Amino acid sequence: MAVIEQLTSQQAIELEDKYGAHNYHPLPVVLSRGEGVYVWDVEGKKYFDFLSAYSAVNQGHCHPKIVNAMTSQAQTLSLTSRAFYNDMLGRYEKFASEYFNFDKLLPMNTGAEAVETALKICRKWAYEKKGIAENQAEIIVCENNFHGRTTTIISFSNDPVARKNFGPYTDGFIKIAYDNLEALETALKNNPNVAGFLVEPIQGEAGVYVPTEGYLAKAKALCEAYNVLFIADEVQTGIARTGRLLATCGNCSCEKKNCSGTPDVKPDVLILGKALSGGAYPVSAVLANDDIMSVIRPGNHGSTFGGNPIAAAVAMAALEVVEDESLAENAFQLGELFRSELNKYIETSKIVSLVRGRGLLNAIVINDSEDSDTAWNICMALRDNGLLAKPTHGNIIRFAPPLVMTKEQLLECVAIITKTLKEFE
Ligand code: IF1
Repeated sequence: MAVIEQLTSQQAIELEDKYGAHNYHPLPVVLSRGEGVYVWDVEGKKYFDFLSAYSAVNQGHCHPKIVNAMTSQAQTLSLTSRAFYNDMLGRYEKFASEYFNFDKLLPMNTGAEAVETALKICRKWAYEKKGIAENQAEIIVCENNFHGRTTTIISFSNDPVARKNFGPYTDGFIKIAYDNLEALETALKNNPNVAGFLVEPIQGEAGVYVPTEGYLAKAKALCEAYNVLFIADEVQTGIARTGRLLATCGNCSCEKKNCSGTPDVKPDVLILGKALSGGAYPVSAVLANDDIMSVIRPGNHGSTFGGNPIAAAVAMAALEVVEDESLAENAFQLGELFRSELNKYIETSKIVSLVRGRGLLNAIVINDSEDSDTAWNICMALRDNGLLAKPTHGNIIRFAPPLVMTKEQLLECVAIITKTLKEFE
């Protein structure tokens, strides 16, 4: 049995460099422990986590309720496959379907798998319910989208790094400008074969682009008018991240406790992942009502681990934490404070042009060319000052701490961020 010897950061980095595929370019910090809003590196240095594993750790690192649910289930029954029933899946499907106010849930593991699942459901609905001729269904997507990294998903990406040399690509997608209702209506009215519109309520990877007020509601109305499914990818924006239970909840004041279940924009198909498990375990899901989900029949779709007992236990605990600790309300209040405090600094800043976001999904835009390394260097300095964040594209830095952060901790982080930015003025 190999003894897990204590590694230095350099040793850990060298191991990954030698034995791991080079499919990432991480910030040079080697983490070995997480608790709440904090992470520690192997040398024991403590950091505020301002990325939350890209909004998977909304409930904070190693939340005791979630960890206990996972370890307890892991010691009882971890995996049955779907060849047999188990006593956890139905409970979870009921819990989550009612939590998000849908008839049914299809359980998967990663966000990309859930997106692929939603695309398959949309196409099958198009042929069997809308009556589109077989293999003619088209799905509208947005420029600068990020929905994962499978071959079909990168087929409709316009990021050359994600797409080049992975062809041939999957057909059946129409790209339009994000936050552009005219472009959406044009695509809808000129093509009777459109089956669905897949959209991120906020484009996270593109740089935390928040659409114009009312865009999502009007887009949903256009989809209804043309009998097209409105598919919301809330893998990153969901689970209280944007100050609401879902970003498609828009201005609902619901904090889940009194949710009337009628959010501003109720998607026909809802895609969840990441914080659905609080970052403890890969859990994703697609939710829809019976008129849509009924197109899926035995043998159409599935996965070995999809909906396994541990995933079920972890997801129920993670969703209970969101409600019990009022994380949506906390994200809303702290997000307002974060943007207000940063805007005070931006008034006199030479290097930051703006801050944007909803709830605790925010980003700053650095006054520099997209291909400059200023944003990267700022993140390296933030690391030295005890806060971890990473640029999304070129000159944009995303800030997304766990939603369990306190006001005092947030103000401490604002001080670290502004102090660091001033070093680059
Ligand atoms: C990485 C980006 C963020 C997502 C949305 C589906 C998925 C994601 C809206 C797929 C995943 C992750 C992937 C992760 C980094 C992170 C990311 F930078 F890649 F683009 F958050 F913006 N829909 N996003 O954001 O979910 O299959 O990863 O579980 O690839 O390093 P997944």
